[in-house]
Amino acid sequence: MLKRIMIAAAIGAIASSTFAADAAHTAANQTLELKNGSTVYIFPDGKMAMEGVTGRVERMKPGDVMETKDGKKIVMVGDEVMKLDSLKYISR
Ligand SMILES: [Cu+2]
Repeated sequence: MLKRIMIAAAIGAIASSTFAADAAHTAANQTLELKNGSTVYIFPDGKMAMEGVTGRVERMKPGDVMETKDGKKIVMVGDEVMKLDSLKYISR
């Protein structure tokens, strides 16, 4: 019985983490991987939010230059910390 509950909990954890990625990714037009392992979410209005390597939303200064994994330079537009944070939160 306990084993069955633990399996159900494990499946639930996998399902919710998959969904968590989906809500933020669905809201964003595009995501970019940075050289340092961070992920930038670009929303339809052109504003961005950044997720660090640990999966936490990180503050950025609009206008800061970031380098993507493939060596392109992009400029931070906006800093949608609360938006990305709530998207990640509602899908938890
Ligand atoms: Cu950034």
